[in-house]
Amino acid sequence: MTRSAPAEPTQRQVRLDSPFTDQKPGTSGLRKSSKQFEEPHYLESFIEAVFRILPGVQGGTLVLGGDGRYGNRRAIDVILRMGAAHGLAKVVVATDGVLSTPAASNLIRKRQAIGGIILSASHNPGGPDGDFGVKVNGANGGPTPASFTDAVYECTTTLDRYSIVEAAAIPLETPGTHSIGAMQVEVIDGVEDFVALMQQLFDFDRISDLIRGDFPLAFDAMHAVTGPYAKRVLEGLLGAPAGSVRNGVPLEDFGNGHPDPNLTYAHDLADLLLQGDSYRFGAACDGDGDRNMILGHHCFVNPSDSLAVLTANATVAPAYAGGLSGVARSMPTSAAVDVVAKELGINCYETPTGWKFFGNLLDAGQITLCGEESFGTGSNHVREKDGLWAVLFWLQILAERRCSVAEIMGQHWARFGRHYYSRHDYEAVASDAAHGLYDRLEGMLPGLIGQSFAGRSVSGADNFSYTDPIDQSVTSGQGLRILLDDGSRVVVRLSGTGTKGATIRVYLESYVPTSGDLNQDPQIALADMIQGINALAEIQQRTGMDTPTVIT
Ligand code: VG1
Ligand code: CO
Repeated sequence: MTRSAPAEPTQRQVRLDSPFTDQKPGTSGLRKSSKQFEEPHYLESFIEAVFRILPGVQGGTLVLGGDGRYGNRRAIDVILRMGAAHGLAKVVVATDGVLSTPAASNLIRKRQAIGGIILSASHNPGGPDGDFGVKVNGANGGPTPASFTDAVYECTTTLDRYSIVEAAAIPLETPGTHSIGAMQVEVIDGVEDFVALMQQLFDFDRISDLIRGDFPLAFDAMHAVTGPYAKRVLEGLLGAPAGSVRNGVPLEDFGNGHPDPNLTYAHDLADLLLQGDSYRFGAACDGDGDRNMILGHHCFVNPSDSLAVLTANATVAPAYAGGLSGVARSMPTSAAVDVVAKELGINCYETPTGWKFFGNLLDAGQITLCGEESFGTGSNHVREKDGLWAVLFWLQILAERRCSVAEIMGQHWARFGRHYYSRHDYEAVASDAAHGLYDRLEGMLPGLIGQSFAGRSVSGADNFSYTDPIDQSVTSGQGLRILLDDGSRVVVRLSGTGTKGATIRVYLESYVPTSGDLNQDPQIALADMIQGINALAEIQQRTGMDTPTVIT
């Protein structure tokens, strides 16, 4: 532990010539290019608004860290000095400023902080030419709701000054306690508390027994934040051979990659598992450690199915041995988990896209597990999705059932039927073209009901709207749904996390009961619906793209 002498900070009020007009957070925080964040006062403007709106800043404790991308260190320095200017009593920072999103959520809860600031653009590329982002979490450890982010945005649009103190940068290399004026800065190991939490939730001895047997596994940290966590858990505590964790050192530019754990961007890992024969289990996490992709030998687990499998097998993990209070999924996530919930006799909620919508249900004890089709799964242990937690949960199930991932999937479908599912992303489409496509399709929805689509009949068509069952807040405009009479559906959304042009997401889902063909290629099983929506929405003509950028 090191202790540096208290600095004598000079308080400064910095005037803005004009406020920024584009600081509206999207699905998950304020995400912009690194270049934009390097514009003078840009970061400071947003942080000033956060400190003005967040309850309890005066005398409160804040958790601070990020995924280690380019800009992380500078942002931490600015936020510490602005926090001191706004009267925070304490900031808990991870060493090197590197803290995964789920670990941050855990720390906020454990330290009874007023909230946390997580510096991440998640799965977006990093570096000087990549993206940067700021997420603000509340006292429950979860993403702040729209009422908060709207208020922050409003504040930025009229902001004329911000407060900051002048102080030397705090060394973050080793744990220790420092101060900036009256504000204490506690630098801690960002991995320790998280690992301790995982040890409470899962039976490490049992998982270790599996891994130390004939169970070669590959975990790809994608040069992002989960490297140090995965090394300590998988290689350190569970006994996986050194080298099982690949790309395990967080890099500022993620090795020039796209830290998004899907079949396109994690193709090296996907090839190892889907083509090769050396590994029985593979997993990857994203930039900030909240997403997960699960692979078995020659088997890709669709994230919607993953949530259903975790739900069906939850009691094998000590933390969930007593059963689940309920589950939830985001609207575009397939209904695979709904079928399991029905059999278990528990509630299943359908929320808009984005983890912030699970917070109230988790806080109220209405749900234990929740997830999204976008490789996000989590539980009531924190208030964020949690990549490594999902990996450990799968390992716990495999340790219990002692079969392959493919066998787990096959048995699951044989019991519950299969929701064929795919998401087609068209990334970086010209904004006008994307909005034109979306608005046109929305206008067509009322007229579609009763019409035929992909050999079925349209039974419903709307723009999804959600009333929160806990606080009754209403969130509308959450995605266009075309519901078909056999339970199949197509959903079209515009992404709220991209920074270049617009990204169109098309979600396709069709259910086959246990008596049907459970072993098709999803792209073939869904081919008629894919053709149907491509033609109806004029996707190719309007985007100028022959095929999606990413197919999941
Ligand atoms: C995407 C996903 C959404 C997820 C969000 C944040 O949002 O679709 O399910 O919650 O990213 O994940 P959008 O608006 O681009 O579809 V993360 O790992 O970037 O915090
Ligand atoms: Co993420």
